[in-house]
Amino acid sequence: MAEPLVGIIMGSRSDWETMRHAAELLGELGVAYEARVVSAHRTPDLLFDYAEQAVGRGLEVIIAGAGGAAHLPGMCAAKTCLPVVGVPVESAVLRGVDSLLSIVQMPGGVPVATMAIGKAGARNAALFAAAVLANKYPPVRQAVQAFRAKQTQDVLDHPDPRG
Ligand code: RP5
Repeated sequence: MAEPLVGIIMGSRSDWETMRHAAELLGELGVAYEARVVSAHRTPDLLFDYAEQAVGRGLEVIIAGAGGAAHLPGMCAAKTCLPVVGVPVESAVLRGVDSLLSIVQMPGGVPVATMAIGKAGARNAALFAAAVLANKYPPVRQAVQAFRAKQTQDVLDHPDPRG
């Protein structure tokens, strides 16, 4: 497999059920990625190492998913100038609203591109990362355009909502 351009990190193995949707869509788009568990509060030194080494390892976008008091995307963004895309994972108690607010409310100066809660956010994170890469990699732009065209055609081909 080609060297990864996108790093998908998440706070816990339990986030994979959500974050796998980002990984699967990147795979469909032909974008090389890696997936790692990197926790802001359980493995803070690993997070710092990962973020500091990301550029040198050839990563161009980082997708970071976390739930609850979700510091991972913001702390990652604080340690790298790469674009960081945040995915709020749905939490058990507050249904991911806690995750969303933790990720989206970054103070001015350190941006995190925050997606929707859950699966939709994970899929959009992949599409957003691909849109960034498309400016440099024409095959990625073609893959994104083909994805959009198919999505449009699927709606037009099935106008009756009853099936
Ligand atoms: C966060 O705490 C993770 O991102 C996860 O969404 C949440 C729960 O983690 P586990 O207790 O399932 O490991 O750090």
